[in-house]
Amino acid sequence: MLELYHWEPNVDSGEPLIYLKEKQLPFESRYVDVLQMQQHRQEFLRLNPSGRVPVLVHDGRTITEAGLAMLYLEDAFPQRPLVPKPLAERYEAHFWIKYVEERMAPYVTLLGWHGITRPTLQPGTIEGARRTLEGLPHERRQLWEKALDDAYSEEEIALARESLAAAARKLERALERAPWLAGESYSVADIALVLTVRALRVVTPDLLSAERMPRTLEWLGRLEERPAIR
Ligand SMILES: N[C@@H](CCC(=O)N[C@@H](CS)C(=O)NCC(=O)O)C(=O)O
Repeated sequence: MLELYHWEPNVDSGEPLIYLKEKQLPFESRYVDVLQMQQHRQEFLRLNPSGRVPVLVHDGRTITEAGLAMLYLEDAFPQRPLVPKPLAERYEAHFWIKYVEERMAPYVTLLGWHGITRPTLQPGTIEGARRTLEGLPHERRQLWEKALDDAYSEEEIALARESLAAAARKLERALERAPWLAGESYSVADIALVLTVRALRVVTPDLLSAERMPRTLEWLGRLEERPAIR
């Protein structure tokens, strides 16, 4: 049996949701309302001590990290393959999963939080969120305190923008060489990136433009046509 603990189908939770739909794998959906801080509740922390979604549970085994969850599922359910067979393409698929996780998602989160979400929060909501941090590991608590205080330096904001601009250039080069990120076939790499790239429309609209990312926009258009993604 497959269970998926997830929030909205935005960046991280969206990856396994799209993957499961593409593979037509039945699963039980367990909604975790991140805006209500349900990911910091004791019962959820027992499942994932870092207090983050998504979390996949397969026959009682817990699998965290969106990209790794998709690779796990690919081994468990090889039908309708979404990891390419050729070694070079396989490497590319793994590469992009790591790349989006390390070099894109944190910066999209930072700019989205700093520029959009945090300014809308009432003081009471911020204090309420602060009270949920107690059970988190030190590192997660520090990250949250900084986010709630909106204590980002100008250098950090600039680094986030520069990293996303570098990612944009990298995506354009990859999509110049092949129609999909891993190569000739649609794969977990495209699933891992589609929603993060889509989020650029909101966090860095100047970047996701026909001028700067034409091939990426064309790729995004093809992805948005897929029923699993729609
Ligand atoms: N590297 C993790 C990132 C997961 C992540 O950051 N999830 C966000 C939701 S998009 C979350 O749970 N945030 C809530 C929190 O940090 O308390 C993955 O790929 O699963």
